[in-house]
Amino acid sequence: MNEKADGSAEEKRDLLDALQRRIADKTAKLGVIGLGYVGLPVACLFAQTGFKVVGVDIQAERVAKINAGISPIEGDEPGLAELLAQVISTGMLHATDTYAPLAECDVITINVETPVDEQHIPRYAALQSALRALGPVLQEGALVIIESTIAPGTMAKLVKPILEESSGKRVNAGFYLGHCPERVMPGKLLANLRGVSRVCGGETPETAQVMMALYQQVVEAELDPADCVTAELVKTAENAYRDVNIAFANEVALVCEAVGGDVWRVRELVNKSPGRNMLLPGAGVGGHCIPKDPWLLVYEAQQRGAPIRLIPAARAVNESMPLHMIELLEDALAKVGKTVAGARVLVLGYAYLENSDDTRNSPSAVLVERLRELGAAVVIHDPYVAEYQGDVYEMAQGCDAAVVMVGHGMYRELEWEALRIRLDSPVLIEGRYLLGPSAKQARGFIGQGIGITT
Ligand code: SAJ
Repeated sequence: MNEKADGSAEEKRDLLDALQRRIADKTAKLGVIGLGYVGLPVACLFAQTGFKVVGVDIQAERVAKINAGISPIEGDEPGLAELLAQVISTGMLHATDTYAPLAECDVITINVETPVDEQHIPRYAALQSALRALGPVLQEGALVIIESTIAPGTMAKLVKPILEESSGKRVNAGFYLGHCPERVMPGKLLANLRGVSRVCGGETPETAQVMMALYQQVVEAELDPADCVTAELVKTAENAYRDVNIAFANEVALVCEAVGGDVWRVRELVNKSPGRNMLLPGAGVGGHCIPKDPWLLVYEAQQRGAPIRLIPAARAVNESMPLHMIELLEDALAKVGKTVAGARVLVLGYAYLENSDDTRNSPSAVLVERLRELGAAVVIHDPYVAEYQGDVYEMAQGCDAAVVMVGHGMYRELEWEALRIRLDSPVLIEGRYLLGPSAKQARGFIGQGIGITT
């Protein structure tokens, strides 16, 4: 290697070594762009560990709340509110709605939304905006880490070129770049950030090593070095894996309904077979990850004409489940001489997940919209979602049917007879298996559930 190349190689090595040293002694200053349900806990954890952290968010009211030590994150997140108050009071974390303070940061993580649109096309407006605002203030030798979930190929095709263009620097010379996808889950944000392994995808192996040194400061679980495309593939594949497996359970449920089986008993016995782990069929698949990440995984491959069939098909199965619930409701109402049109239907559960208040991409929203289109009146109950809280028995008064969409713990303790006597007709459609078939009949209900025939 000639002198000049050696020199630049040497310089690059020095920049990265210097960064690694500042990470090791925690003199490195961190920036976190996007203070949502991922970015905020990330900022708090690094601040608690001893790094000075500046958090950036475009929502001024969110910034103000955070600087007042008040968490803007909805739902029950154990430890987060206390940790935020602590790191704000010690001054280790400060939030702002401008990018200028990031000029002093050695490491910047980006945790902004990366949705897909109705046509399942990834929409990176937030990511592009963050990269374009960061470039001009990016410090020489800084490390930029994308934590948002992105389609394989995005680091190469979008992140690197935009950051090089907006900063006027070259990757692996003027700045370093990596992708470390988050693996948090609502309700367990801090626990997951500390306890779940991470893939540290670096533009270069040396960058991946520096990322490992950084995350070792907060992550107690195993860290795995990789390149960027591997990190992109792992995160989107792990959620597509879950979606396909849920779709399998849903399709077996449809088979059971058609041939007179009980999918819950079938699942229990299937899972006694070594190496099987059939997931739970149900009224649909919601949330911010599982419905979106399969489309991110396959996007680039589809663009290049790869024969991608299973993952989109699984999405179609899962998306059909709320509508299947309406088919079951129609059949049951017919047995009491009624139709969905004109019926008053009690919907039990509006969150996308049991014991959560999170309604993002909720299957219940699909069910409610379709019921109303068909001319039904809808009464919604959910013990966790503020606008739908209330006395479930009073809400049942005068309804023609009840539909269980979410397996909230409260519903497992419900006085079903007390509910039935308030209904005008004893129709119960079960989307999450709270009552066994016999229990349902014993309580005088009629109507199917997902995967069971009664
Ligand atoms: N669901 C089923 N059947 C199942 C499991 C889930 O119908 O067997 C439905 C749920 O009711 C819900 C949706 O799927 O509507 C998603 O449920 P989820 O348990 O996957 O919960 P999420 O959406 O919070 O998924 C997150 C993901 N974590 C990240 O993306 C970092 C996922 O990778 C985790 O596996 C999951 O949490 C988890 O295990 O808690």
